[in-house]
Amino acid sequence: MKALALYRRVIALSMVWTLAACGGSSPSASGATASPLDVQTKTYPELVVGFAQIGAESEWRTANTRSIQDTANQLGVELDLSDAQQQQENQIKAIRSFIAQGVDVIGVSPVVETGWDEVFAEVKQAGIPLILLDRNADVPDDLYSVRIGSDFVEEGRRACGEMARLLDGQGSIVILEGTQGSAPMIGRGTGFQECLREYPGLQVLDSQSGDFIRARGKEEMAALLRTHGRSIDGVFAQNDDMALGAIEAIEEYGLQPGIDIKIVSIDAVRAAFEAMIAGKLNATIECNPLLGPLFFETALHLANDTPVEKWIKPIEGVYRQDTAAQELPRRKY
Ligand code: GYE
Repeated sequence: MKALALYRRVIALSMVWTLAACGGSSPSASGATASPLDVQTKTYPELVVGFAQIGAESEWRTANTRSIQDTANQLGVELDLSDAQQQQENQIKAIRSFIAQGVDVIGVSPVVETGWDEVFAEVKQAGIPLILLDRNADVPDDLYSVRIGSDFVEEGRRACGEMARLLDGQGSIVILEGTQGSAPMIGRGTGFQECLREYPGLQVLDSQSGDFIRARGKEEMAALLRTHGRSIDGVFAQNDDMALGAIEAIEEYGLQPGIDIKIVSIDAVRAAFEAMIAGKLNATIECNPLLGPLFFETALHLANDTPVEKWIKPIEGVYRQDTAAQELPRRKY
């Protein structure tokens, strides 16, 4: 029995380390050897994981879903992936069905921050580890095991820093916000506003929600142009898709995006690099969607009762027009 457990443990750890080496940052490396060898351990092919995805609103989200599915296939993990089509109630239903199935680990990217206490308490009661992947939820710390995802406040600060540089600290900005009540919308807005206080010459003229969707970004930007016209100097789009929509609206209005109106967005998807090369987008702040390897590595640790850090953050950069052509071939999403 002991020999079998030891063998399984070695297989599990060698796979984990391979992933960590490819994926960059790793959860608590010290935790990897923490549990005693005679404890019942699981390997990837034995894991059953349920993941409650938000939907397919953006290129970021599609890349995120692909990363989760591809990693599950590579590792041989049984994955039950549900698509909530942007509805919190669908995510809650999916989580309840994962509990009923008795999966080993549950993952969710909460579409909005609030309203999770009850269902997360049910997951805890069932003794199933819960991973918040990408977006966070506004719940007490004991209601989930770990969050893997970006620092949205820092992304907002970086976006503001880029805007201040592009406008030389002087000008009027409009904001295209993501899904109302979602963690990235709240965090990016907070970070942007916080950093704006250092630039008294910059004002926010108006904000509208484009739901992280390209067509909505275009619609809202067209409406903002009808209202504020040429007094808009800069657009902060809370994701690339909305910035790409805004670019179309600005062109249709007869102005040159990237020149007459500076544009900064977040995600760093390939289409944003193409827009920077074309001179239409000025900068994008990276938010890494390729979280599949970190997600399953962490799931395996949790299924084996190995401690992990409470918040695992991917390493991310800022990209501008001057390096976009050189970077594009290296982009993986
Ligand atoms: O920036 C946006 C997506 O939650 C970080 O959701 C994610 C955001 C991402 O739809 O494009």
